[in-house]
Amino acid sequence: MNFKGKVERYIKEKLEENGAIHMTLIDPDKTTPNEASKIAKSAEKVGSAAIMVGGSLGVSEHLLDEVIKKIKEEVNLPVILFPGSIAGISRYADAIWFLSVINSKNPYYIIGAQIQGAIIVKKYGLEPLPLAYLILGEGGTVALVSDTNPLPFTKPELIAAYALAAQMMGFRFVYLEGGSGGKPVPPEVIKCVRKTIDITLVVGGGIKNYELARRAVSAGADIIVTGTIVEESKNVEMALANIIKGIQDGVKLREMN
Ligand code: 1GP
Repeated sequence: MNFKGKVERYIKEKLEENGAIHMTLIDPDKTTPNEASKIAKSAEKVGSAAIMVGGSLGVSEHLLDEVIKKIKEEVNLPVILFPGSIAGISRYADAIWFLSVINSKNPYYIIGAQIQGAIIVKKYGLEPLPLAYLILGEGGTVALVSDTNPLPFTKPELIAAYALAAQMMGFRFVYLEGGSGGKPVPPEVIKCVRKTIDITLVVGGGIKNYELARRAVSAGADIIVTGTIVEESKNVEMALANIIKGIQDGVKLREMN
């Protein structure tokens, strides 16, 4: 039986084609449906591969529905939920990062919310993308909300051991989260995880310019997620185009080494 659905196959194809890809994160607590659809349009135009929707606080299913419906009116990119709680599930999305905060201290964030959410995900026919979520560095709001002591950047081997355990448990994606608006995950950490695992490596948190995106990808990131930049930039299109250029140049660097 093949569990891989349409969105996962799309991600794999994009990765094979481009070497690394970008996803645009929209927080429905900080973005109105109209703003969200504008951001999504810019993202599609400059070559972002998918729209992620979610946040740690202030997200309700109703809010998500409105934001996603509006995005769907404007763009053809897949919409992937990035839930901070079981209120982060909408029937209008294409897929959901079915995530476990594997370094949380609280079993609720490792498996509790997931058993509550699984039934809704099935009912709505959403495609689950199994993701091990690792909170690192400063961690930010998501660490506080999910009862997690972020793993320090100074322990790359320990971070890689978590990622390897996730791979052995059957997760197909690992997310290294530096915390929204925080210090980005250093290249040494990304490198160490990359050489330890084979599954798809997602990196996000604090990536706000060309250089940081290029560095993360040349160290081995497959998917770069940026959120804050679309909320703060005056010119979203230009800001995202720079990040995506950084990703492409990071792939070139990786191939040279
Ligand atoms: C947060 O990793 C994402 O969950 C994105 O972080 O908002 O810093 O881009 P930024």
